[in-house]
Amino acid sequence: MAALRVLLPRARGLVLPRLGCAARRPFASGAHFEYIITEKKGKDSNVGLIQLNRPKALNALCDGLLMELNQALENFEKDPAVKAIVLTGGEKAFAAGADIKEMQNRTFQNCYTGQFLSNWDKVCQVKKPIIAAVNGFALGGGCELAMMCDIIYAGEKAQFAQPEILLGTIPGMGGTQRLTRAVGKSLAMEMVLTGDRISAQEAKEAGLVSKVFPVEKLVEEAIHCAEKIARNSKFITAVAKESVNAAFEMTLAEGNKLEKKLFYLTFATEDRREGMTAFVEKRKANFKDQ
Ligand code: CO8
Repeated sequence: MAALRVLLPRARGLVLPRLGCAARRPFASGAHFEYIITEKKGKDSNVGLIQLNRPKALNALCDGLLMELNQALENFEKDPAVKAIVLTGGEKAFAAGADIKEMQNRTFQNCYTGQFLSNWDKVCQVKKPIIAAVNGFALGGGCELAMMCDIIYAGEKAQFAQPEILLGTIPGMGGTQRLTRAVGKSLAMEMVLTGDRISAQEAKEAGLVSKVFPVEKLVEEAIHCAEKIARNSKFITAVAKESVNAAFEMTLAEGNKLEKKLFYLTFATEDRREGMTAFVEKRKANFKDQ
């Protein structure tokens, strides 16, 4: 892929990961990302694509990769031209989990006091929609990372699992929680207690992924979906995303109450007026994100 590598203008002075990936280098000002590739895609270049790119370790999620991923998300979140984001990996692996070699010698004390994993949930804080395009392995933290995204598309050969039990540990970034909400207790429990993998098709049947595509079509289809989202009002899209996500945090009554308030809120926007006026005037809406 002829990728446009994005600079890290704000990375000067970042602290090196203490248990870093193979090459422990700071993000010197002007340096390229080392573990990810980013570019803008789509006809209007309004889709931010982030590709995890640590193929020798099957995109194992080392500290350095996560710092770069967070930086890339922040860059796309701030970029007004970008309206949706696609997160993908390689054909063999989306991500084979947290970096086991980095974790191997950790202790309870340094996990606890060092706030291990405390910066892992940046994906959940992004207001723009994120589509995970999963080819190959999405294991452990890789499956958890995909589940932090808003939509999961899978390639036909994708495999999902929470194999932490085989390493003598358990999922640490939502695997027991988001997976259970996505696929129900029985399958989640089976996956978490056995470490068994499920195929893309099984993941679709269970509701973990929304669509399955041929491997080589996956990213293109994810970008296509992101472009469709990008045609709508950016502001209203963020409100809709917030409302759906509230379903994971609230009771039905609380969620419905929030939804109603957010629905009312859309009537304070120009885009709501434009959308309905365009329908009445039988023309395409021209949203201004206001
Ligand atoms: N960490 C570090 N290195 C890895 C990882 C990993 N998770 N997975 C693969 N690698 C490395 C291998 O060590 C190997 O490197 P090397 O050539 O230097 O030995 C290279 O990637 C290729 O791997 P394999 O030779 O094993 O490739 P195979 O095709 O034979 O097997 C598998 C592929 C099945 C994916 C196998 O590599 C595997 O089982 N990997 C581990 C999967 C796993 O257990 N993942 C869960 C990790 S624990 C976790 O994610 C906890 C999450 C806690 C929260 C994290 C926040 C999101």
